[in-house]
Amino acid sequence: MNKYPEKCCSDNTLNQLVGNVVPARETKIALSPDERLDIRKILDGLENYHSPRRPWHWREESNEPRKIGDFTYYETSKPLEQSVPLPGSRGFGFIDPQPDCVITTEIASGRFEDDVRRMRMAAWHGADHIMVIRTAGQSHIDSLLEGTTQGIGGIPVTRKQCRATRRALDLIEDEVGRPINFHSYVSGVAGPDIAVMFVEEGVSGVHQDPQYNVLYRNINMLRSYVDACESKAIIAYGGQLQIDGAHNANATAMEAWKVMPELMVQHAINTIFSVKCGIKPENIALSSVPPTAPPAPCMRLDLPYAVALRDFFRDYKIRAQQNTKYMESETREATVTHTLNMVISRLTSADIQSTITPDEGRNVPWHYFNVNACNTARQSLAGLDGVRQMLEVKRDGPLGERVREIKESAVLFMEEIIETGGYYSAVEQGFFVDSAEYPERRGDGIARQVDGGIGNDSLYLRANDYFAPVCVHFGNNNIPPQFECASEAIGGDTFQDPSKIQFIDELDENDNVNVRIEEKRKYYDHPNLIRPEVEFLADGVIVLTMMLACDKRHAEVAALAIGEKMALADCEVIHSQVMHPSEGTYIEMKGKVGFDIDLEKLELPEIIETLSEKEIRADIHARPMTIVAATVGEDEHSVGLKEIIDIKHGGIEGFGIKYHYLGTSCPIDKLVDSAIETHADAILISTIISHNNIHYDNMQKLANTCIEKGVRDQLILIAGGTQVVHETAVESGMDAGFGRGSSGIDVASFLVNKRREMQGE
Ligand code: Z97
Repeated sequence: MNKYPEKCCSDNTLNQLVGNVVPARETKIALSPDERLDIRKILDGLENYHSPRRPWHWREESNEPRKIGDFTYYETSKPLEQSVPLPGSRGFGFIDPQPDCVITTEIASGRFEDDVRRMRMAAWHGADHIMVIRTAGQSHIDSLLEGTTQGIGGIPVTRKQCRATRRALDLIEDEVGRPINFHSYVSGVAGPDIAVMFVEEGVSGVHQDPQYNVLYRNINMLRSYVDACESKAIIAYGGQLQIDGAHNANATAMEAWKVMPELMVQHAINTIFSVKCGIKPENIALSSVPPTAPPAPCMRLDLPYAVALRDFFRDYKIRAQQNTKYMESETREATVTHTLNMVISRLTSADIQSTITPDEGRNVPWHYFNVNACNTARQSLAGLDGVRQMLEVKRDGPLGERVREIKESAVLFMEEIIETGGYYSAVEQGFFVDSAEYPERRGDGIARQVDGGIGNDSLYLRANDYFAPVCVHFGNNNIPPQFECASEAIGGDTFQDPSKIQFIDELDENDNVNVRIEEKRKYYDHPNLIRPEVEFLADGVIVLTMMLACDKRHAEVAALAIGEKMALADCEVIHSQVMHPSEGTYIEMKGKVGFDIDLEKLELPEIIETLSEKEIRADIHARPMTIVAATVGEDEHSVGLKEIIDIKHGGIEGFGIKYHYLGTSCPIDKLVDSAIETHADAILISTIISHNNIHYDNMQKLANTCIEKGVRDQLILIAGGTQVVHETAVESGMDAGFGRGSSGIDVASFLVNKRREMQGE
């Protein structure tokens, strides 16, 4: 196949031209971690914003062991400058190892102005590949869409949406300190137009697979493949990463584990076709989806498939994604499957780990699910770091046999396509997405006719003197002799001179971002006004979880009645799970509140900084600490206090703090004397009984006794108990009070901090 007309300018010339017009990174609207991203700043002057061509970016510095905190990692990449570490990192000095593979999150709430905020949250949790899902059926729209109308099940992908998103991502990547790949779809009858727009607007990754058009969107085969040539030539120039569409067969087939040979054939067709169109193998990724999920014995089925893929497609990249087919509304279940998938990803070195998880299963694309799914990936991949130094995929035995079977079937499948007269005939005969396992066929595959489908009869042979004045173009282009390259005829095309790009603003006066901003103006103007949200800014949605002691059918309706009594609007049960047919049902329900909270009117409790476990231990190790502890008054409830001091449940003993436990109902005098005798640093008292404020009286008594004995300024006094409020404890002479929900680390951290403060540090 003829890639470019020979005479046309080389990539280098194009790069130089583009290099001349790329503006410097903007600093005027840099993000601050303390402020929400204001979409109005992103839209301001958008018509003149141009993000440079954005080839795909892999994570950096990933082939070297790296010391992070106390550990050496073998499969990490350059750390982020700003991020939210995993909650469990508290035990390890708040480290945030970034896996070596790219992490994908799929974001498309329907409103791009809300998507960009969610993208920022995801980036802070380790996502560097942001896929924007298109609104239902954009493949069927035969031109570019303009403006920023609201979408359903995704967003309308338009130039304005792309440019605004890229501009926001340019700021977000500066904030987190790692380039972010922005991704969407080059499919449908406007595929090539979209491909051009994506290069112009700085998109770095795309799905492009003509088989998707043919099988799932019923677009004419010939049209799809001709369009794909053009699209792929543009993708090649853009240096974008291309992901194929084979995962769709997995999600569509009735028994997905039976279509493994076919999936390999689909990967092979798009892969070789793409190479022939000029895309470099390292920019071609296979969209790999494990064919099963538990309770199927998934490792036995999915691992050989992943290994077979790696064997066949060594020169290409693997994008691993969870199979949406088996996702129900339970987030826990989806998370377990996702985690098992990641064992396979690590064992077969997936290059990109996708994290769609529960959103697609229950079609509730919410901010925190994106973040949760990124965290599942970050957590699992960090946990599996270096596992291949200890475990090896055992080739002899059942795995090797299965791998060989899958590969052989795939080769036979491909040979049969050739015998049948080629790809088009095979599709006509329903070879693809047949639910039987090859070589069997059930006859329920998706069959398309070569002269059928959308866009049939829309192909025209290029005339002998055909000339397109653009440098990135597939096939014949008769450049007139007076021009050095094709685009010289027009003084440079839009890739060379982005000022030629036609930016069309809103076309629909009722459905556009300006109208939506106006509706939400109060929240944009006053960021102190907060209404809960899960999808759109201040949409009012909250989720309740409840356990109802009845069967599922009643529970679902009872939950709605509960929501009504709580004055929630638009209640909907989003997940229900039988605990026992009659004993109980667990329910998750969403509903809307109709009020705002003014942050400026809230009384905020004092910030108590908690040190990391590591820092506390180091401090205690350097300067040992002793405390005395007891329950006081006539209080025999010692369990809470023991939880705080004993090593067993994360008590302060675990940080190296020595304690003298004086038992229950201990007289205050005895406690203070013991503290003096043992040279203790602190006294911990615990009280559960609180009638007549006896617990605060005891605190007062403790403080006074210490003053009388002249030791108040040498001792840290702490009171704990379910009814203790910090502020009142301090008013009663304590240094701190720890109420319900406090744990050992909170007390240990306070002790270390307070001792530092007392010693003037
Ligand atoms: C994924 N979770 O990440 P429209 N081309 C291909 C596709 O797979 C898709 C489109 C185009 C999935 C993404 C489903 N995939 C979600 C190869 C969509 C979208 O919806 O027909 O406009 O095109 O792979």
